[in-house]
Amino acid sequence: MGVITEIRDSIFRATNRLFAGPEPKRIGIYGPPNAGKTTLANRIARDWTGDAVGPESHVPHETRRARRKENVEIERDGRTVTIDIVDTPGVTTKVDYEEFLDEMDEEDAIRRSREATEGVAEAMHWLREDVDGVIYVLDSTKDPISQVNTMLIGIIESRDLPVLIFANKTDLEEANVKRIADAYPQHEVVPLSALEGQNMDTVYDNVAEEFG
Ligand SMILES: Nc1nc2c(ncn2[C@@H]2O[C@H](COP(=O)(O)OP(=O)(O)OP(=O)(O)O)[C@@H](O)[C@H]2O)c(=O)[nH]1
Ligand SMILES: [Mg+2]
Repeated sequence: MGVITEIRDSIFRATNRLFAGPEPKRIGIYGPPNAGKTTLANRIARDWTGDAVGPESHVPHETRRARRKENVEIERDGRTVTIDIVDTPGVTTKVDYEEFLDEMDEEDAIRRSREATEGVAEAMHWLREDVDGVIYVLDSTKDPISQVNTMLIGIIESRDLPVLIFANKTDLEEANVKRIADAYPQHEVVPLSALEGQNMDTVYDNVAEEFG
């Protein structure tokens, strides 16, 4: 009886998939802490679904558990591309609680750094197992070559995942998009300001093209 139910259910699921079209691709938003991943995830979600994904903060490691927004339908040239966006915790090789002491008391700082470390491990695990494409967000005012960026982009390349590099914070005077383009010539680099909403049309064109 159990087997028959299982077979019936799997036929049912397969038929559903056939008629519902392709499953939305799961796009992970990755990058170092404070690059603007959540600001971007919120902007995409607000533009296409009307609500937000999670809190943004100038204090690094604000996002410590991945947050997902499913079935985000992006319309481009009369075509709809459906993606699930996953905002992930910023990845670092070291989380130091003392970094947060100006912003909170010691107990909260220690908790924040412990949660951030777990969040980093979880985000790395998903990158290896569970995403179909990556938006890699960098702060254009910072040096794009770091251990973390090299390591993550290396994993993305070894998995052959489609990837876009977003050069964020172009509203700031010190932003240097060329430095990012020069560091990663093998990838598409898209400048934007997630905070100000600059260049979002090009952002969505690229998202639809790369992940559609
Ligand atoms: N000037 C400027 N600031 C930005 C931009 N995008 C994000 N920020 C700011 O950068 C800070 C970090 O933004 P978040 O979106 O929380 O960054 P995050 O990458 O999600 O950070 P973690 O969750 O800690 O990994 C906040 O103060 C944002 O307001 C941008 O395009 N321009
Ligand atoms: Mg965040």
